[in-house]
Amino acid sequence: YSTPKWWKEAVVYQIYPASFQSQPGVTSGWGTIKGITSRLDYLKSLGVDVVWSSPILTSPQADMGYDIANYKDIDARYGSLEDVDELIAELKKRDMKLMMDLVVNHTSNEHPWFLESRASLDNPKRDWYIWKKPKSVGSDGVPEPPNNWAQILGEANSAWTYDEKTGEYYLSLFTPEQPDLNWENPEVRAAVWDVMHFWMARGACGFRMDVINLISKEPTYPDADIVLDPGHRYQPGSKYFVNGPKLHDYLREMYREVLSKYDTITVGEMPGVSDEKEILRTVGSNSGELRMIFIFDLVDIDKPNVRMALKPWDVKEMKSIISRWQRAMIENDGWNSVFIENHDNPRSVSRYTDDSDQWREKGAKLLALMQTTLGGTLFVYQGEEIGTRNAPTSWDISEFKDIETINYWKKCEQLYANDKEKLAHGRKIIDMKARDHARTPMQWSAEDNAGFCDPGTKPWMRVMDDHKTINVEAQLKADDSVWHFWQAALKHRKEHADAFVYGGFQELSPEHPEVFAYVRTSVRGERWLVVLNFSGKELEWTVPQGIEIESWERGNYVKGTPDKPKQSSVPLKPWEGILGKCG
Ligand code: TEU
Repeated sequence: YSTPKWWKEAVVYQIYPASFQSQPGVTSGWGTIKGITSRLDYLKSLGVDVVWSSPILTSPQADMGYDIANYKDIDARYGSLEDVDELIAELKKRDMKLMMDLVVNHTSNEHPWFLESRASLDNPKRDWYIWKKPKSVGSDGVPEPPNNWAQILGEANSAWTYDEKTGEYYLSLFTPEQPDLNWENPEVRAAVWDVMHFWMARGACGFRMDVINLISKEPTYPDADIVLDPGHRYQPGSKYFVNGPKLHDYLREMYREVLSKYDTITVGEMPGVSDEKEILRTVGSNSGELRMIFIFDLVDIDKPNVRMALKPWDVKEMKSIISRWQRAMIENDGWNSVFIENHDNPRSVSRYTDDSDQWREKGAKLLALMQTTLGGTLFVYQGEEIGTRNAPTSWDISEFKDIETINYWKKCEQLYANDKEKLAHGRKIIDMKARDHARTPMQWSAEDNAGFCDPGTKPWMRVMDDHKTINVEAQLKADDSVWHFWQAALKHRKEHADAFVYGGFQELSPEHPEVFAYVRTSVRGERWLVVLNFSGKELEWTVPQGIEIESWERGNYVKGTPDKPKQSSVPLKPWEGILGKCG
């Protein structure tokens, strides 16, 4: 049983600031910081302790703020530093905290550091980024990139961008607008520590660290040896920059220089790593690196090699991923983050359950019950608490605003111009996986623009038509809504944190193809049974030997105590989830 800490019990709510809440008088159609502040009572009543906002710092918004041009100022679209001070003060009044998004694997290509770096070969900041000579100059006189890595967002181009002025390429793993910083350079690291101190001094409680496991690259920059798409020139080079050779040195230095001086919450975004030992080096209780990371095995369950692709999966696989990480962290004194949504993934109710009008509510509650009974720090993504679903397949492609989707669609059109079937498959991938699904404006009410921005202004991204029926206002009024289910489930989790946050985990019936069942045990020996039917079928779940059900406590079908037999088998309705107490 892990030592209690505030950041373990905290419920973190992720805000995507462009799409959360605008404010009166703002005509840009973007959410604002004042908009966030105006919703703090709402978040408090849901049960939120920590607000994590995706980036709000000065940015040309090539990748929605994940391209930062000034680490110490606020993007004018969102407001000002004073607005953030006010937000932090208002959070504090409510006993809540603000976690910043730290994006330091790369900056914007408009950051002054980069402008200097690209100015000349001998600029003092030249070495702050990763510059390389072209591999060769082709017979057509066109310089070739230093290696064959593909850019991550959309894979349409090289991960290297050529700069005419000095005749060299710079590494830009995500997009050309996001040049990678050179962490080998101690000046760069010192500049990052300085930014972190700046935000801690201003009252932040910690950081979510964007792709923090990509900061150390294999210094020889070899060609990628996987061929994803034989028709394509560029291939994923992740092997050479995911958890690279100096990652742990850098994280320990960060801890020594910054994090150890405060009582922080830190969560490292670490896509592409799934090795237990490697992860425990970062999140083990005495690692001196980070409190926890985002492990992507679950949200990447349908990901072969790149995100914009599809791989078949089933409930058994989903169960085994969750159980694996529950056990790995509990048994080895590491720490989990519990999440199934964020701004880079489709909506969970559409992805893991059934988002039809008939089943959406049950599915959303099922996922809420699951997450609120798993061990670790819980992350809820904006809109998840009302069961927001994916954008409809009827949307024109022009409604999708994310640079990844746009690049990916460009690639599809280039590669599959004459292949209708493949092009349709590309569109299907967008309908199922585009990051845009998580980025539609928050559905506050049934009014035009859903209460997200003034009815007279044009939101930066289309509001979904289903806000007429799926919205916060309606769900606050209805006792049996998804929202109220979340609120009650979060409260229950906190009241029994010793079992649900810190407790032991034992999976039951791991071979069952549809039912996910597990027992959570508290240090005092309390035992809770969770039974989740991940199918649209009625089923009968056989209670394994040794499990004595004392009472059923809650479920997603009835309010209050589910009416179930307590003996050898339990009937389950489609997408039903129930929580019981064991003897
Ligand atoms: O995302 C990292 C990223 O590449 C994700 O798409 C990740 O690969 C995926 O979720 C797991 O397969 C972060 C930010 O969250 C994203 O919005 C940015 O675009 C990206 O970094 C670049 O800063």
